[in-house]
Amino acid sequence: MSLIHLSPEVAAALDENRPVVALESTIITHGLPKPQNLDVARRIEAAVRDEGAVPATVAVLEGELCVGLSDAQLQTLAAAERVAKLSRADLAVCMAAGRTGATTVAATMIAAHRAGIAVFATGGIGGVHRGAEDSFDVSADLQELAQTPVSVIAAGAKAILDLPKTLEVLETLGVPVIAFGQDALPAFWSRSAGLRAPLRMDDPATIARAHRMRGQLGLAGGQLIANPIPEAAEIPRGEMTPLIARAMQDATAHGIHGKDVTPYLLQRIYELTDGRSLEANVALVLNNAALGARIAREMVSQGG
Ligand code: PSU
Ligand code: MN
Repeated sequence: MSLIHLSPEVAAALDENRPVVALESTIITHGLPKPQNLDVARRIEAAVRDEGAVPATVAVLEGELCVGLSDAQLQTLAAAERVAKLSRADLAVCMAAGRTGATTVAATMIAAHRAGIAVFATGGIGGVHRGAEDSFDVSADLQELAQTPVSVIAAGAKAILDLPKTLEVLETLGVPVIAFGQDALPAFWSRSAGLRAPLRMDDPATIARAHRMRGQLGLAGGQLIANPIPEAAEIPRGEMTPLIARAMQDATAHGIHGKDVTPYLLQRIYELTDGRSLEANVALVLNNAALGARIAREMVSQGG
C-alpha cells in the first residue's frame, strides 16, 4: 500500500508528465477565517488550472496523506474544528494515529517531493519571529527549504516576522531567496519590505532552469520565490506596522506561544484591518498560484 494517496487527477497528471502545483492546507484551516476559507481554497485551485497546471492540495485526512483533494474533502477540511497543524515533527505522528491535520509549508514540501511535485505555491512562509533571540521561535519551514528540493512561491515572509533575521538564516542554510520581477524583498501584504532581496529573476523559465541546475549540482533543498502582491491589492507597509505591533502585544498579553503564534497574529490582524488583510491575502495567494503554474509548465517543457 502506498504511503501517499494521490487523487486520480493528480496521479494522471504526474503519470503523463503534465505540470502540477502543490498547495498547502494550513492556510485553509488556520490562515483564513471561516467560512471564506473554502471559497478561497477553491479559487486557489482554479488559479492553478487557469494557467494550465493541475492543483494538488495536501492534507492528512484520517491518517491518510492526501496529495490532491476532491471538492468534498476540501469542504470537510474547511469546516473541521481543531484540525492539527502539521510540520516535519508531527506529520508521521498524525498519520500513525489516524487523525486529520493540515500541512504547513514544511510538511507540504515533504509530501510534494515524495509525490514527485517540484513546485508549491502558498501565501507566506514561516520564518524567524521577532524576539527569537529570547523565544527561539524559528519556523521549521526554513530548515525544510534547506533540505527538500521544492521551489516554493510565496509573497515573501510576513512583517510579523523578523525579516532581516529570516534572510540571514536562509543565507546560512543555502536557500536562494529570489524576488520575482523586482529588486526589493516583498513583505506579504506590502510589495516591499524595505530590504533588497538577495536575488532577482524576471521570468519563469530561468527559475525553472535554476531549480533543475541545483539538482544537477547535487545541492539539497529548494528555492524561495518571493512574488510581490499585485499593486491594486497592496496594503502599504506604513499602515501595517502599527497594527502588527498591536497584534503582537495582544499575543504576548494572552500568553500565545509555539504553533499558535502565527494563526493568532493572522486572525488579530484580520480583525484590526476590518477584513482588508484577508482581501490582500487572497489576492497574493492567487497571484502565487498562477506564477507557480507557469514555473511548473516551464519545468515540464525543459524536461522535468
Ligand atoms: N503564512 C500565511 N498563512 C499561513 C501560514 C503562513 O500567510 O497560514 C502558515 C503556513 O502553513 C506556514 C506556517 O508554513 O503558517 C508557519 O507556521 P510556524 O510559524 O508555526 O512555523
Ligand atoms: Mn514557530
